[in-house]
Amino acid sequence: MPPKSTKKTEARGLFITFEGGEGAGKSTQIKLLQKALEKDGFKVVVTREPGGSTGGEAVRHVLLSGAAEPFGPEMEAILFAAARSDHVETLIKPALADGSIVLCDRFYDSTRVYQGASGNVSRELLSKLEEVACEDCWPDLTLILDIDPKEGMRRAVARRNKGEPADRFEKEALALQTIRRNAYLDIAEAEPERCKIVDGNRGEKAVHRSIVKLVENLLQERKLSRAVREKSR
Ligand code: T5A
Repeated sequence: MPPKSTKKTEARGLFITFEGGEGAGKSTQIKLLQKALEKDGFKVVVTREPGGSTGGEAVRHVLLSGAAEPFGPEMEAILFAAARSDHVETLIKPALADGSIVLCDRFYDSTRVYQGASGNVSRELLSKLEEVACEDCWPDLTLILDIDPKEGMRRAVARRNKGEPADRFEKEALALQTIRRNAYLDIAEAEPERCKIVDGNRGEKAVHRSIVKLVENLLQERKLSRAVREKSR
C-alpha cells in the first residue's frame, strides 16, 4: 500500500460510482455514459473495483478466485479496503485533481452490501475501513442500478453461457441477491443526496437516459462548464 499523503486533495473533477447486484448493467451503462460525456468534451476516467490500479488488480485476483473465502467476510472486507486504498491513492485522486470525471464500477457501498449486509461484518469495522481507504475522497454521486435479482442472475447466466466462467460471488444463491438488493435500497434511503436509484430492469437506452438526466443535474449544480447532452435520443 503506498504511503498516504497528509495533504487534503482539492477535487476539481467529479467522482461517480455505479452500484447494484450481479448483472445489473453497470459496465454497460458506464460505457454509454463515458461516450456521452466525452462527446461533450469532458475528460473521463473509467475504473472498477476491486481493481483499477496495479495493487487493486492484484488483490482482485485473490478475491474473485475465492482464495480468501475460507478466511471469512471480515478478511475479505479488509482486502477490499486494501485494494481500495491503493486505487484511491494512485488513480482516483490524481484523476480528480486533473479535472476528470471518474466513473467507477463499484466502490465502498459494495463492501457495505456484500460483506456487511450479506456477510454480517459490523458497521463499526466497515466505517473504520472506509475512513482508512477513502480518506477525503468520497463519491459526489452514486447511481444504484436496481434490478430484480432474478433478472440479474438471468443476465449473468446468459453471459456465462457465452463462455465466461462464474466468479466467487456470482455462484451465490438468489436469496443472498435479494438481501443485497434491499441493502442497496436502505443505503439510498439513508443517503438520498448522494445515492440515486435507477430502474435497471428496463432496456439499455431507457436506463441510459435516466442516468444522463441525473448526471446533467449534478453538472449543473456544480456549475461545470458544459452540459451533458443526451445523445441516445
Ligand atoms: N465485491 C466487490 C464485494 O463483494 N465487495 C466489494 O467491496 C466490491 C468492490 C465483482 C464482485 O466483487 C464483489 C461484488 C461482485 O460480485 P465483477 O466481475 O467486477 O465482480 O462483476 P460485477 O461488478 O458484479 O458486474 P457484472 O459483470 O456482474 O454486472 P454489471 O457490470 O452490472 O452488468 P453488465 O453491464 O456487464 O451486464 C450484464 C449482462 O447483461 C446485459 C449485458 O449485455 C451483459 O451481457 N445487459 C442487459 N440486458 C438487458 N437489458 C439491459 N438493460 C442490460 N444491461 C446489460
